[in-house]
Order: sequence, then structure tokens, then C-alpha cells
Amino acid sequence: MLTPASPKYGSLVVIALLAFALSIQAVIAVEAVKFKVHQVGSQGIPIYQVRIVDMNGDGLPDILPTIASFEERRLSWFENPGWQRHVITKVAPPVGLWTAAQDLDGDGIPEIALAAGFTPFDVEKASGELFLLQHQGSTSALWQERLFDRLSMSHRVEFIDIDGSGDRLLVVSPVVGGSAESLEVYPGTTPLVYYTPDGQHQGSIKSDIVGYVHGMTAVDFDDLPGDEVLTAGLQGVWLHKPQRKEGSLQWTSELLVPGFKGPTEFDRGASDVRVGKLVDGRRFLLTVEPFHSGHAFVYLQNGTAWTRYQIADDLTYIHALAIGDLNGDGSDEIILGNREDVFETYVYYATDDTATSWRRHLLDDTMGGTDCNVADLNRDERLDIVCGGHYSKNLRWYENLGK
Ligand SMILES: [Ca+2]
Ligand SMILES: [Ca+2]
Ligand SMILES: [Ca+2]
Ligand SMILES: [Ca+2]
Repeated sequence: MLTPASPKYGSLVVIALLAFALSIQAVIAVEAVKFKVHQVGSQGIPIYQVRIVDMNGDGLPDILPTIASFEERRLSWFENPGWQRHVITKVAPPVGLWTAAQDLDGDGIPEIALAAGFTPFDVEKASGELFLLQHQGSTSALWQERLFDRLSMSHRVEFIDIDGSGDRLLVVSPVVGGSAESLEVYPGTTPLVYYTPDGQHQGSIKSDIVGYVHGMTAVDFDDLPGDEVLTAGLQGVWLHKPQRKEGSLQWTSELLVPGFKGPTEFDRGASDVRVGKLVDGRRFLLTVEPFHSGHAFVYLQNGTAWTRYQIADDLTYIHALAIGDLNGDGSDEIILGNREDVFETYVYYATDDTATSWRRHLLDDTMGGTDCNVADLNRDERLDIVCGGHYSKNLRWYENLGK
């Protein structure tokens, strides 16, 4: 029998203390960053997207949110640092859903592409207006808006740079095809198309994607200069690569991961995707699987294969997902927002260098993060977070105060 005085017991105590010390060290290694919450604009506006972009060329990143509302037909931006609101267009169709921003003419002010006319509960009436917006001398007065196409259920737009030379395209991704009766149960094909930056239709990137495509992100994914496009949907995560060959543009598409495999043919795939990096040079995919679910996964690259680790299983409706090195250690952290049911937004830290398990810290329990992004808003060299909530109806930035 062991007694407190026995040497064997003593060695067990030493081992226990050592294990405790190591676990403390592990906790310290992933010590969370502290954030100060700042409201932007007034509470009560249903925010769908938060684009962070310098709208007036003063070097400070501003916030360009979209408002998912049938009543609110304006598009505004909020000026850093006082967050004054500037209305730049009063688009005719309801629900200006998603923007892309890129300075195309080199005057220091971005041109804006806007996908509008989104009616998810009535696909037949989804007008899918696509606009280009350009300032007319003052970035705080109304901008000129030009309708360049209609593509039903247009949901995501992104500018990409094909080869790093500034040769750009605008990619448009509807969430389903125009014949769909619902988003979740749709067996038809969904278009993925591209335009010149001034809105001339160029062609299809992939014409046989089956089912919903909920997420699209533009990212330099390979070792060559220029951007690729990742889409997330019923079939999983696709990588789409553009390449100019003898004057014409060709696209190749590769399925990276199939995502969730549920019991039914529609209980499949990935709702959205982002790409992160670790300090040792490995990349990872962050996904939410399947459509509008509460489950998030990290995929670590293993040669040409991807190994999947679940990092969140107790949320209900993850919509915001973002990535950035918040604590400056060279590895990216993850931000996830639960849009509905419970309004919660979290930051996840890898618990060790393997990045196979992640620990979460609450960022805001009144933010139903529908979209979040990171940027250094106050230029103190710490990445800050911006989140908007569709149902929590708020727009906030979270000032990174360090550890
Ligand atoms: Ca600015
Ligand atoms: Ca411009
Ligand atoms: Ca980090
Ligand atoms: Ca900062």
C-alpha cells in the first residue's frame, strides 16, 4: 500500500507535477489573444458580408458590408477610424448580397462588383442582378452603378489575378442553377462563370458542378504566380485553375476533398472553405460540412492527400469562417461564427504544432457571425477581426490587444 511517505508515491507526485507543468506549458503556448470590442454603425442592421478594403485611398482599411434585407436597398461603407457611414448606391433590386473590390484603373480607389437580387426562398424570382460600381470623384457621394448581367441566384463574386501580372477576371458563383426549387435539395447543375473586369461575359469555368455551391474563395493556391478559385458545395471542395494558352484562357478543375458523406445524396459536401498556413510551411483547408451545418473541419496536407480533423461539433449553423495569424507566431488561427439559434463567435487556436486539435476561446456571445475577416485596422501590426451578424444584426470590429 502506498503512503505519502513512500518513495514510490513521491515519484508519482513528481510525475504528476511534471505532467501538470507540461500541460500548463501547452496552455501557455496557445494563450489566447485579448480583444476589445467596437461597434460599427448602429445596432439592428442585418449584415451578410464584411469586405475590408480601403475605400478612399487614405491607407486605412475601411469596412464595406452588405445588408441582407428586402427593405434595405442601399450599399454603404464605414470609414476608418471614426466609422462614418457613406451611402454609395441605392440599388433597385432587394438584397445586395456580396461584393468584390479591386482597383482596376489604378486611381487608388477600388471598383466594386455587386451581386444582388437574391431571394433564397423563391428561386424562380431570383433576379440575380450583377452590378459594377465606380466612384464619380467623391468616394462619399453616390457612385455610378451599371448593371452588366443577370444570373439567377448569384451568391459570390470575386476578382482574381490570373498570373500575378494584374490580368484580372471577375468570377461569379450562383448558389444553385436557375431551375432549382430549393438550395439544399437540388440535383441539377450550378454554373460557375467568369467575366472581364468590366463585365463582359467570357465563359464557363466548369459547367457540370452538381448541387449547391455555397462558398467561393480566391487564393494563390499553387506555386505559380496568380490566383486560383476554390468552391465548396454538394460535391466537396473544387480547385479551379486558370491558364492562358495561345491567347485563350483554359480552366482545369480538381476535386480536393469530397467533404461530408451523410446518409442521403443531399447530406453531402462542404458549405464553405478557407485556406490557412502553419509556421512549418504546411497548408490547411478549413471547411464547414455539410451545407449550413454546425461542424467545422481542418484538413492537413499529407503529400497529395488531405487528412481530416474535426475541430467543432457543437455549433448549429456556422456561417462565418476566417483565418489569420492573430498571435503573431507564424501559424494561422481560425475564426468561426454561429449565425443562427445561438449567437456565438469563437477564435480557435491549435493546441500544439501538429495542428490536429484546436481549442476555442469565445470572441463574442452576442455576435451571430455571418461573415468575418481579418485586417490590421489600426496599423499596430496586430491583425484585428471584423464580423457582421445577419440575425444578431450587428457589425463590430475586435481590436487585437495582444496576449
Ligand atoms: Ca480608408
Ligand atoms: Ca479605381
Ligand atoms: Ca498564430
Ligand atoms: Ca491592429
